[in-house]
Amino acid sequence: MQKITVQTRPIDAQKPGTSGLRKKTHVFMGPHYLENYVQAIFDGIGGVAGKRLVLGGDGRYFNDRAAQVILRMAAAQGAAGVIVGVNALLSTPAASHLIRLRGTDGGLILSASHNPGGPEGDFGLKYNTPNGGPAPENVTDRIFAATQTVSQYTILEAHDLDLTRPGTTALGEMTVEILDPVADYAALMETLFDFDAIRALFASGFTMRFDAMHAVTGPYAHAILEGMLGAAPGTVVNGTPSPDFGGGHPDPNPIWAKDLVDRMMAPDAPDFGAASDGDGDRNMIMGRGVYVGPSDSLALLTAHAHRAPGYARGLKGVARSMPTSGAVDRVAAALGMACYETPTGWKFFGNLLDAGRATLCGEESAGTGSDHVREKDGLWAVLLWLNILADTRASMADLLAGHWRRYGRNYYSRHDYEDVAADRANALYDGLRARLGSLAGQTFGALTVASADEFAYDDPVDGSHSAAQGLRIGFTSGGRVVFRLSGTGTVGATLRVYLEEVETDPARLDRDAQEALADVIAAAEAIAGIKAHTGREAPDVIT
Ligand code: VG1
Ligand code: CO
Repeated sequence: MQKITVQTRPIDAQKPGTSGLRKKTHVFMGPHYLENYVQAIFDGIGGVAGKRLVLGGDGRYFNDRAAQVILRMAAAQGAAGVIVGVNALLSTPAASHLIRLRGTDGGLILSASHNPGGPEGDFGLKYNTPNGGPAPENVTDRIFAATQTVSQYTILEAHDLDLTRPGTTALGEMTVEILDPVADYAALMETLFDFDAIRALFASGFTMRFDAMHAVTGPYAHAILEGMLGAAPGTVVNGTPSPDFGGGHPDPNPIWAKDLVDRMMAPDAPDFGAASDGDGDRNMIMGRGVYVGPSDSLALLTAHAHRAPGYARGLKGVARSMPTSGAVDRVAAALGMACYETPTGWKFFGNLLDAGRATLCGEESAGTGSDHVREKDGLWAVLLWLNILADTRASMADLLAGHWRRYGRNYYSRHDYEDVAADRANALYDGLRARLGSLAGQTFGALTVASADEFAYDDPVDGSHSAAQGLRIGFTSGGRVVFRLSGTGTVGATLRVYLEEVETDPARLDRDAQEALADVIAAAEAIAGIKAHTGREAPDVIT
């Protein structure tokens, strides 16, 4: 086996976004593209000599090839060992867990998450640090800097490793441990939740449908829900990972998981429904006849977490990303616990979790998680819900309605304008930013602006400052609109408009969200001129 050095040149725009580097698959497959970025990661973390890494991905097209390249580069550059899932599969939370469990020097995750896969779809790669979490900004800055100076990389000339079976093998002088991607994760879940109570729930006739969306959670859900917890065979649908996710978007929201929504809205629907995304870190939660929005789910999980053994001693605090609704804030206030507001992206929760300041975290984009790993965790959220249902034996609809009666309801929606020309999206955004200072006191339709600013975050643990994290405008009604540009897209710009209005009148808790938000939607248009700037009459995706 020979080590070879390949000359290369920096490739433009290898800049990690909200969660690693995401590009069109054919871009990632281009000459030196993957190798340059892997080299930049290695350089950005001070080399891999003597280090141990975790490696795995969501099984999308090119996952297998990319894993072999990364293994050969790590071996050539002196890594001591790599722990890799069978067939190079690992869900993002399972990878985070393995990094922590095995005390490795971090890990590489091959995924573009909820973005579609396949030769025409997207691919992605991110580095997670030894705490198991996505690299924070100072690390991604170093990686990006390294992409701009990379001039060569070394790689072993070797045949592909057989990753189809568990076992330990060698690649040059590097040890490669191939393991079942599910086992350690399933064992961790068993320590957090009352599996006996959940088994009893299923044994009593409780029914569920879990849509794995042809993505990585299939094997996890089959093993845990049907295998360990006794859910009826067939509970898990679309449970075999496919390289192009069956041609769909593995994005668990009412648009892309419409099959599940239709099933759950039928008169003979199962009691509980859930879906997860490409890499298994997001979740969608439904009951018979009800959809539980991610911000509400975070609030309810916070209110009921003590029902699960892993959280029986209470929560240290909670954290939510800035655009996530304030529903959880009310629960935190009622329970007398700290509630942190962070920028978008799971990397910002890491310090709070490490410092023991927060136990649960969540994002409006269907991410929920806790201090058990340092990533959001789709199946974990599903299991916490199941534990709560096993303990309360209440219906999802009753739990949700009861929550709103007690705390009020934060009506919430996100409107996405996708693939907008970058200059047009920037014109809207920069123009609005320039006017923020003059908005307070102005009235737009039925609403008056109370505050307007650009969100910036000072990390309370390490003092790091993150500027330019979204434009937020609060109304005197308690409502709010937030504007952000996505950091995970691969074509053009995606404008996200987050809309929220607070309702405490018990007679008005059951409205359609878009109707309840009509004044906020109109004010957002009046303030930002979305239609004129984007040339769109309506959002592409409403969640
Ligand atoms: C989106 C979501 C954000 C999430 C990120 C990664 O980012 O809005 O909440 O953390 O995706 O999730 P953006 O920059 O496009 O808004 V995943 O499951 O795609 O790794
Ligand atoms: Co994801």
